[in-house]
Amino acid sequence: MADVGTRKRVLSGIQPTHDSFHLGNYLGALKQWVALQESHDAFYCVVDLHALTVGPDPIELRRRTLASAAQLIAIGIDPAKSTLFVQSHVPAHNQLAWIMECLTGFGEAGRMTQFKDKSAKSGTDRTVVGLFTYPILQAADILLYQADQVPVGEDQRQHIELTRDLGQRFNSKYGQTFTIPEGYILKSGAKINDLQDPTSKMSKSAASQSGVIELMDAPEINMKKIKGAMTDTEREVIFDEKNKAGISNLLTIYSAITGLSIADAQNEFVGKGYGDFKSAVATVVVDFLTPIRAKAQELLQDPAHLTSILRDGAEKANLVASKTLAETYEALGLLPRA
Ligand code: ATP
Ligand code: LTN
Repeated sequence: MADVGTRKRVLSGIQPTHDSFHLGNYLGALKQWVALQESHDAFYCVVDLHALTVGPDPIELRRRTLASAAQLIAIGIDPAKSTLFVQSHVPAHNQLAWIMECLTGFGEAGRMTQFKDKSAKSGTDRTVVGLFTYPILQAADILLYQADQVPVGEDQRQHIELTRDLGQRFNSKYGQTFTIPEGYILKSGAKINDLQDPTSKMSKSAASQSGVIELMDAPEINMKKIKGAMTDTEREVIFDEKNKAGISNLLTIYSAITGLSIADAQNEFVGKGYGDFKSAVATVVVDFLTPIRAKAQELLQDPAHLTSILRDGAEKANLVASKTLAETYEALGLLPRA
């Protein structure tokens, strides 16, 4: 393993907005988090402040924050290799976010498609300002750690682009302060779609959970959801996203979990019907998720152990974040406290 000082850094975050992560979160982002901790200096945070944009119930938020940490460890994030922490435990995130807000154009923030989609759904009067500034807090999360790479799903590409723009803007105005990060977005699996609506992304906030495979759901439930996935009326298992969105989505899932290429996965089902194919996908998914769910449940039996991992993570994160914040204040000309 390379020395921490010479390894490139990665940072990513996930919102504690639900009791369970879903297969899209895992294949699109979290799987890469696990792999990257072997080669990179990794910082991973549960972004509870971002989750406040949806006005969560306080008891649920606390439970989900802990459940998120448990699931991250259960999928393979090793606190001895990665710095795992909760965003609100490191005050520099909010502090740098304000500075970045003062560098962001109003129109620029208004062009973020996630904001446009989410605010269009609820209407301007019910849309909070935090949803508007959400990507700027995300930029602060990333820039604070001088991250080189940010493993995320395809839907986050625009937010990473904004982060780069803000980092470059700051550097050219006030002098070299931030590393300009790159998105680490896979070609395949970066967008897993809903099983019942295979042209939309699998999402924690989907109207119906029937097309969402949750890591913490019972095996029978996930088995049933995959066997009941929406497909077309043909019979051949062929990857064709335009005309066969449902089958293509299942092939993407199957290939990501088994490690087979799409072509090899497709070959396995030549001459077999959709029924056999769906059963095979259901089996590999359920076999893969069963031990993860058990491990997360086991970790949740001992909340004190989880909170001590998060306390250590916050301590390490704070060291890095407060150093960057101090350099930023200095570059801006904020008067140092005597
Ligand atoms: P919501 O839909 O409520 O915004 P979400 O399900 O997208 O939530 P996030 O916490 O916003 O979950 O995302 C966590 C990570 O998972 C991000 O890196 C995101 O890009 C990735 N991700 C989310 N959904 C998918 C998906 N369907 N396919 C691939 N990656 C995904
Ligand atoms: N907006 C992201 C979550 C997020 C994030 C980050 C991802 C918040 N801060 C920093 C990467 C780096 C999402 O996944 N919806």
